Amino acid sequence: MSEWLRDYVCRPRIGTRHAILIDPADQTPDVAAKRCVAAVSAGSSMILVGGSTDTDMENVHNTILAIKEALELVTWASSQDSELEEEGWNVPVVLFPQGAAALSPAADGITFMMLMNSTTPRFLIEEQVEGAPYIRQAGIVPLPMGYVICAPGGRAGEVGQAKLIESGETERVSAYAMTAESYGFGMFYLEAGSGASHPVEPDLIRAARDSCDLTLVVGGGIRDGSTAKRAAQAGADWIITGNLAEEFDDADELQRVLTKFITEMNS
Ligand code: 1GP
Repeated sequence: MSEWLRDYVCRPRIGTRHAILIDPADQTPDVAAKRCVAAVSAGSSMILVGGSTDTDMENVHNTILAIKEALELVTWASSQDSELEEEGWNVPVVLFPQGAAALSPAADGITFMMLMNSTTPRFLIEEQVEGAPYIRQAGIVPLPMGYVICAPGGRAGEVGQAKLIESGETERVSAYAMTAESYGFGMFYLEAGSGASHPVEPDLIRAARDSCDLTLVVGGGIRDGSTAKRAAQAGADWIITGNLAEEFDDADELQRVLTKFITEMNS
């Protein structure tokens, strides 16, 4: 699993991929599972599970179990039906945790991250040290990632006590990208905060892209395909959306919206 997952997430591809972020504090496991099936049907390539507040071992684990069960059912159904592509359903479920207290052994992997512009040792190294033995024992594949929060930052910025990257701070973001690469991380995530009033600026994404060869992930405040396209053109390998899916309770409608989003992102 570990080689497959690292290759799947980090090997450069043509085009930008979409991942849906599920916050277990905002939806029941059943609703989360339906949204994930709709997202994967629309072409999403990864499912991240996590949130900045109110996630714990129980809601994270129950959510991941429900998602995996739903995806396994669809995979099985597709293997019985020659019209459906089985391969497309093989989408990893990866923890995107707020800390060591919100993990699940059912996850395929974990973004094992350093909140690089945090001002507290808690998110720079302490949560990681606390969680590492559990992650190792549970066999969850760590995906080493530098995580940097840009303005406006939202709850993630507040909880993480981040010294935000402000508009136009391209040299600073470059230095973080170089630092992440020097640490040997495979991924670099530029976060504007969930529900951000504006997403990470293309100039900041471009500065990170030009400063490292890491898999570049961008999220926060991205609500439509044209915004995703600007981030993709600036160099993002992955676009993450969370709130967007939470606006839809109807799975068919969500699938239509995400299909349009993903098509436009790579148009
Ligand atoms: C959070 O960037 C993600 O880490 C998602 O943000 O909820 O605004 O899509 P949104």
